[in-house]
Amino acid sequence: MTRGKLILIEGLDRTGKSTQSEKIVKELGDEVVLFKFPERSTPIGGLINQYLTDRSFDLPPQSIHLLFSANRWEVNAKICSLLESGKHVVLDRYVYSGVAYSAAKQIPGMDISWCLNPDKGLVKPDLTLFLSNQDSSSLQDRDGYGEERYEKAAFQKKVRETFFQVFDAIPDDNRVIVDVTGKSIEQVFDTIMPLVRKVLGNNSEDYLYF
Ligand code: DGP
Ligand code: NA
Ligand code: NA
Repeated sequence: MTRGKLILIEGLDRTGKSTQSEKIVKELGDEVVLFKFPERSTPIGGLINQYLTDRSFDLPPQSIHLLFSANRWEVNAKICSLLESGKHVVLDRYVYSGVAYSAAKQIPGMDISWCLNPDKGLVKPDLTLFLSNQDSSSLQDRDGYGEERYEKAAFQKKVRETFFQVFDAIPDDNRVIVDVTGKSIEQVFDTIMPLVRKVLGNNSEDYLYF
């Protein structure tokens, strides 16, 4: 049996990642399983959720970084066994968010290489779609924006810059940057779905790893 493919939807907050991930899964039906990171329902995910939503619950940046990574490792075996069984897996955020959001804090010693280290060995996607918007001022217009810890325009700007530094530092031939500026949900979906179908159709058996 051919292994399933791993598809990652990445991007800044509120670029439509979750909407597009859900649309892909709806389009492809039960040959696909969706995971969202952080996965807040696990024990470690509960701590992450508290950190994001409760300003009085603070952690050193190194500690929360390692928790986000540990959260991906919590789900890794499940993802790998689904891929082995031939199911495709769609991820809403993953390693690139992990490195970019932490490195963007610009804490001495927490450079991109340090941030990537605990994620080394996680299975690497067969396709990464990075949803990118030119202008993050639209962010504030969306319902509920600003409620969580990282949802500040100045920090989002840093994260955006850091994502591109991360892309320079982590070579990946299977990564595509999709400009969603001014595009409707349907326009973005029509851009990415053919890329997804192309990857699902190839029969590579070897896994890639970070
Ligand atoms: P979301 O549930 O997709 O809105 O993500 C919650 C927030 O956490 C969002 O601002 C992005 C950030 N985030 C996601 N993954 C990571 C990670 O691995 N490390 C860090 N530091 N932040 C992350
Ligand atoms: Na968010
Ligand atoms: Na989301």
